[in-house]
Amino acid sequence: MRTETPPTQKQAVYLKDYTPPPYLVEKIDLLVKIFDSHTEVTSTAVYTRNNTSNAPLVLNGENQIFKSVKINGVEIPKENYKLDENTLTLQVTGNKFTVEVTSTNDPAANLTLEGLYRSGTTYCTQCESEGFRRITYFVDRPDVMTVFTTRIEADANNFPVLLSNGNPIDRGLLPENRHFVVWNDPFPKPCYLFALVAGNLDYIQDSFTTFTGRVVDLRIYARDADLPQCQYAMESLKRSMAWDEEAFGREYQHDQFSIVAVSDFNFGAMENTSLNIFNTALVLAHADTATDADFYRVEGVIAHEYFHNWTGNRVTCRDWFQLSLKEGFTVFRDQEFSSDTNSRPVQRIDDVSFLRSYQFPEDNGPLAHPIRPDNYIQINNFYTTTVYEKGSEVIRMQKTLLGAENFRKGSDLYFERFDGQAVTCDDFVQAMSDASGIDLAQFKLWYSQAGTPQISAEGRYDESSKTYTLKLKQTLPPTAGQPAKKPMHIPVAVGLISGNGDELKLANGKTTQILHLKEAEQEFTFTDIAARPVPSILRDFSAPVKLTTNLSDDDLRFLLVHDTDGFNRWESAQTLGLRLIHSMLDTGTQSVDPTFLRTIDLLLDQCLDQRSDKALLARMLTLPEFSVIAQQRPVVDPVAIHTALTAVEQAILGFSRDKLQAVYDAHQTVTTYSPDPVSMGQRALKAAVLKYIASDLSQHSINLAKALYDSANNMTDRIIALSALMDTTSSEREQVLADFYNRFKDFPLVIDKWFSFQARAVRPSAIEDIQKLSCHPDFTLKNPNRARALYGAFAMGNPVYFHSTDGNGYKLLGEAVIAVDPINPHVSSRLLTAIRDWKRFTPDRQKGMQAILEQVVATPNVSPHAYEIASKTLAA
Ligand code: B3K
Ligand code: ZN
Repeated sequence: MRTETPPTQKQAVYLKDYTPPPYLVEKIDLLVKIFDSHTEVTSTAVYTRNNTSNAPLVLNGENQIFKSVKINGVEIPKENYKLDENTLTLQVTGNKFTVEVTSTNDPAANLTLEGLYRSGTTYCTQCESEGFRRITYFVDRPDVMTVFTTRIEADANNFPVLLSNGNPIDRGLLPENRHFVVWNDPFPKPCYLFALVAGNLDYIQDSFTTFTGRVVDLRIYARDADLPQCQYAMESLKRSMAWDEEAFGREYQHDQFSIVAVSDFNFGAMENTSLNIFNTALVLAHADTATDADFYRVEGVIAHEYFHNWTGNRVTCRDWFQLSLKEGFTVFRDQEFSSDTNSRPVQRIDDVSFLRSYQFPEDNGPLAHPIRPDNYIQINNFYTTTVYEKGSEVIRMQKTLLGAENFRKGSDLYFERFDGQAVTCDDFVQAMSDASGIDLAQFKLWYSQAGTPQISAEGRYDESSKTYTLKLKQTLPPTAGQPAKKPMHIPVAVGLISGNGDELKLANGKTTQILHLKEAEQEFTFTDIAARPVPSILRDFSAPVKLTTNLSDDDLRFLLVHDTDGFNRWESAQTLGLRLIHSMLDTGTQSVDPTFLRTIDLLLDQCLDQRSDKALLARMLTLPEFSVIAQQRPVVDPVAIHTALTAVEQAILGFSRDKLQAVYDAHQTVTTYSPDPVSMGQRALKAAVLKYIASDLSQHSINLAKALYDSANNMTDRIIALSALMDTTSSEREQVLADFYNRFKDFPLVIDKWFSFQARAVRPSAIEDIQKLSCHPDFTLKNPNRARALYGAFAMGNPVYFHSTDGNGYKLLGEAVIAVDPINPHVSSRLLTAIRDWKRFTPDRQKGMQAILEQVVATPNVSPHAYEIASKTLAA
């Protein structure tokens, strides 16, 4: 019988309902036979009873054609098992038995890209979170771990490469020009880490020698044409392996580590044991086709997936509520790797900018959830910036509270204690606490309370007692399902700077001290302070909070020059920018405070100093993000924000025209491209100043951008030029777009950029442009990268036209969501989050967004993914 796509399941699952699995699995043997029309899978698993109950054995299975089931080799007749669209239920006796299930599936028709599917001519898998149940009938939950042996059979010409986890233990030829390879992974793992690849792929090869002298064979598999773009990923992998040994004492255990790049993938990459599968967008990097940001991301994600080998794979999650156990920790690890490999303050600024732009609004909106959620309808909706990026901040705070040495002891203990097990976030915190002797009981509220704490800091200098007192207050706003909150344990890193710019030594003998804010309101007094200092609060962004202070603009300008904390120097510039823009929006004025213009002008002077940190200056010169400004408005009017931002940009251009040009000229010389931090910083600065120069859309800026494009020897420069032309209606814009398309039409990832840039253009024809692009022969909703390149870029990156008051932007998104949902619900649900914050906008816009949400909820057979997002968004 054929089991069709399951009906929408809209029931929530709760953390409090967790119970241990009634059956465990000793080992599983998979036989996967790939044919042109279908794939046949036989799984033979040895189950053992895990408790005394007589519960039936319930196997998960979806979207397959069930053929047969045998227990201990005996076929079970139909009347003795129960099969529905999601499960196969078997009555079993004894403490140990073997279950053999045969089913077939159709990878070519599997457009959800979950389970076994086809990307081009390559067969590949994606099992996290619940994709394995689309391959065979099994207990699909992360606390059931077993040893996998996988035999793959396929046509020898079309599928010369057959891969799975672990080590190849056998291979050979079969009749009819077929062949097979058998893989064995001796380390027990949950089925979400299973992977299989079959295809006609080529690879580059290298090796890494671990600190105990074991040689690991490293390979990156890709389409033949893509191989020249894989070298950077290989270098990144080797750097990651070395760093994990050094920073966390973690050695790689298998003989091989392979990465496979595929074009059709729902997210960035997947950490399957010893066989990572990647979206090409996170592997391919070459000067001609990838920007600095792409190179940076490739290295970060290669590292992230590799680091999962310990944080996620060897120590895995008990259940999906514990997702942050592996994701938060692994993001923390990749951020630290990037800090050590590049610039620590710049990495911190970029990470915090991302957190503020994407996680803060999530935490403040209808979908707010703690880093360990307590219920979900569709677990795929919880791969969020809260679980990932806030999760990383929660790990970082533990490091801050424990200190580096104790934190390392804690992580060593965690790995030692839990290697080979499926555990919880509580287990992690316990290891940290046990290793350090530090009480983290109150700190654990970070795992269960949603929302971003707001901290206000008020400093007071007392001349007579020579003391400086900082009064800190914390509040945590209510979020969906959590009306009242308890005070959190928040590490606040503080330094004091004297009037002449010197850092003061504090009671701990250092220039930075960690204040433990644990009450709703607390005072901290610093003694022996000779004169009124300027405090540098929340250094290095020591906690993911929203801070307001009673610092004056003069104090901020002082910190911008004198603070030794790179993050807070940037933060001071941001705060000045935010104060300016909010005052313009509040008063409806377009005139810009000249003091701000002088501050920017001074920064431009520093840019001309050869020794200055260009990457940091580029960021200090960049105005606050649209999303960060929007979060602080009582009612969001995107046009007003855009108008204010443009007014500031143009005022800066008017005030510092010659200097901007001088900085641009000093950094536009064409040299051989290299993705090192210094050159990246120079290009980032060039981009930052060209943005100001191009803010008036003048012919001069158009000529400058066109010349940059024509002389570019790398993708970063081309993109800087393209950005400066995008909002114009010039003929140069069209020439460059046409040249770009023709030059790169065989590089899908570059064509994604071509779509995105046009989707983000702030021009009156925006909606029409998007409609035209959606009919372009290269456009398809079936490829997630392409679908997001157009609709994601428009909805998230073009606030002015997406939120146009006639509602046409929303309609475009609504149509796309409803069209893509039956193809791939991962894409539809993600796109929907673009209207998550609908209630914060002007009333006319609210109506437009509400209509789309209601339409999605009412769509027959809407996916549980899209349903969960739309219904929760409407309910809040
Ligand atoms: N663990 C995967 C993400 C899986 C997403 C499933 N919906 C990649 C990562 O975080 O490393
Ligand atoms: Zn991850």
